[in-house]
Amino acid sequence: MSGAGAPAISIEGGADLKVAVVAAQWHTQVMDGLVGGAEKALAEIGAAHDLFRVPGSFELPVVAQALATSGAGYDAVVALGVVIRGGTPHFEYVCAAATDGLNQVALDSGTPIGFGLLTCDTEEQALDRAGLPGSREDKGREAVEAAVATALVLKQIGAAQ
Ligand code: DLZ
Repeated sequence: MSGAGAPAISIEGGADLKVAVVAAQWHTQVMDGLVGGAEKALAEIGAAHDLFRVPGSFELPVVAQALATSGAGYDAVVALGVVIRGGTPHFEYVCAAATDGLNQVALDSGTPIGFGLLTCDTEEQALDRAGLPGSREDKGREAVEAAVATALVLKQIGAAQ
């Protein structure tokens, strides 16, 4: 997938929302960029937010589920992680488990999950998407904007949990 074609997303009204960010810890430099981009976007939107850390991307769905169903009033959850391909099929299993798990949490809970999981062949590809100085893309920010915009749509149609 290319980043070309990304829309300008409306997040007007997002200041009233409460957002949980759950972030993995593998690949520290990339994760620092993703978390930084997400927190900067949330500060600009003005949304209240809390940050939770899990060991790896495989652990993102179970904590996303706990946050979405916690009763703490989160309007959206943003999941951040990076998985880098190695020489074994492990990459495919971790990516599929995290992706399918996060999608299942969103559908089961009705809470939007911002999908900020990078699945890359190399660390260079991940750094280029991490919102760091010199990166071409900022996937932490994009995941926040998508989650907030989706939460606003759910509120608009009266379907927010
Ligand atoms: C084990 C593993 C490997 C090999 N690579 C990554 C990675 O690139 N990114 C990531 O977020 N996590 C990785 N992990 C850890 C798994 O996600 C998980 O934390 C462990 O298998 C323990 O459940």
